[in-house]
Amino acid sequence: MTTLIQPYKGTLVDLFAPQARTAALKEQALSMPSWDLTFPQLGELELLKSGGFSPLRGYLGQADYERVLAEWRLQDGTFWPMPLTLDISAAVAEQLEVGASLALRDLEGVLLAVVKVGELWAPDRAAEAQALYGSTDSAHPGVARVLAKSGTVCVGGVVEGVESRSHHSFVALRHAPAELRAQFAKRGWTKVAAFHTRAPIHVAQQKLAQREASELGASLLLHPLIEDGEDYYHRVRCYRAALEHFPRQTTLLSLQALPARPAGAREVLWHAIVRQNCGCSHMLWEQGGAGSYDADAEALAQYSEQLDIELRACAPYVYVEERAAYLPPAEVPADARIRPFDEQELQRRLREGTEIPEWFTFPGVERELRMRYPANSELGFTLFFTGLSGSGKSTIAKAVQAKLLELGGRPVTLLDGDEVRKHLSSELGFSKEHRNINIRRIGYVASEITKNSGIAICAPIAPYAALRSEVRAMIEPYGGFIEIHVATPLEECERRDRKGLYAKARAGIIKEFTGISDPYEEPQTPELRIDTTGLGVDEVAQQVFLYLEQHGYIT
Ligand code: PPS
Repeated sequence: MTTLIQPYKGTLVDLFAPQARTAALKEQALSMPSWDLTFPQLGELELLKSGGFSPLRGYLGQADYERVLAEWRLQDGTFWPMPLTLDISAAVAEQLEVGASLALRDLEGVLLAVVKVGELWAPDRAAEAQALYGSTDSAHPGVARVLAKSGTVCVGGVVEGVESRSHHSFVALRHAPAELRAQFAKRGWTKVAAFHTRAPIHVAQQKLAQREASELGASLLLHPLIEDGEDYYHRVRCYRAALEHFPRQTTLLSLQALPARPAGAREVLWHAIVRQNCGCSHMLWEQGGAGSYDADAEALAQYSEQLDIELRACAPYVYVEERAAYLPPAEVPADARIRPFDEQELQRRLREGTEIPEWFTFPGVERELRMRYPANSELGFTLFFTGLSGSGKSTIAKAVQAKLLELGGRPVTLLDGDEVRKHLSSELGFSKEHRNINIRRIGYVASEITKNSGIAICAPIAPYAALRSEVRAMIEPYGGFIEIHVATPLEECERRDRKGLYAKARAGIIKEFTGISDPYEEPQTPELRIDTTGLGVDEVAQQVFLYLEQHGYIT
């Protein structure tokens, strides 16, 4: 089966069925098996139908897929670096056979396209991950994405488009490839450089994109990759704010909905094909920047001549203080004072609510960033004390609670180990399973408190690292998570033995006792580690307060 109709230099593929046929397709689709497209599939289908993946007319069949993985080419020799497959569940695949049709619908059930089933096969996903990412380690996001498709079936076949995917936001910034080509023609732009990024555009990227495009004699298409998700609205508003600082006559902003596939040169070349199809003559990106590609220059050089679009990876511009300007590294005088300011520094200043230099970003972008990442002083947070029984967790937690209440501002809730076990976890014992349930409950309550801008103080033993990480992940999306290891040594805890539990544990009367007959996994990188031996409770509480002040949680 071939999905190709024409070589690159031909006109744009348009897979939308003529008006007269769409009514018939909608009617026929009522009796076809249906597949509800995932978010990434929605983006891919949209590009496929509108010619962004020209010359493809549909999803790859097995032979095309295998050759793409092995040789970056389709069966007929056309250069194509990335497999485009339609992956569906085995349950839906069972309702299909070669020659049948499959209705492709959005999440609301709207019929977007029909695919004529040319082939059905179950690929080896580990081999796919290996070919694309050189690894099968699921810690790699690309590998994880491929392995998550294990058990799905690929449908190869030609696509007929029925309706466009409906967008309700930023509609003026979304353009099909043909629309972009028309815009360029209307403006008389014969050379267009697409600037690729996935991160906000700050002054450094603006200077780079503008200068590099102008050196090429090209107009500029800001073509950021966007994905549906929590950050979508925020990111697009940042792009809109940055756009105001580009010259109007030579710059256009258009959103490119493509799922990330961090497969090095393959991804760059795949995106370059899309941009070529959009009518661009060049593609620019900031090498190594936050929203950049991670591509091997050799592989890029080897394959880039397969395309008509010219690729340019640009070294990041640097801010030279005495010139008050961003310059390409080659133009920076050897003795120049350079002001480094990276993404990490930006995040730190946002968290702490401190000033962001005006040479780094635009006022509109800064406003957006501050809204998206409120300063720590405006966020809720959780103080998560962990340590052996008798280490002093509860005593410190109570002192810290009192001082925070004295300070005022946010509501404070103490979730002490013993208290929680009395009220929230009274049915639980001390097996690993029960301890984990207990910690999850504490984590859930603390995340709700944090979400609502309060302060949660937790003081359980929480002996297992995995559960502490789980709780961190539950809380960090909403506010601060400060893990405090109360690292009082076992001998000291046992010497104190306020409740007489260690004696009972040593005598075998209490089983599964943490530190004696049950494990305690020490935190590797807590925000704070405090050994209380020889310290008064106020001194320890003071260390916690210093941390909170240093990180801007309290002022
Ligand atoms: S855990 O592991 O986080 O679920 O434990 P936690 O909810 O903090 O409960 C610890 C308190 O329970 C008492 N206790 C025990 N601790 C550890 N192991 C065993 N087997 C055990 N049995 C009872 C003990 O008083 C702990 O209180 P703290 O305040 O830590 O001394």
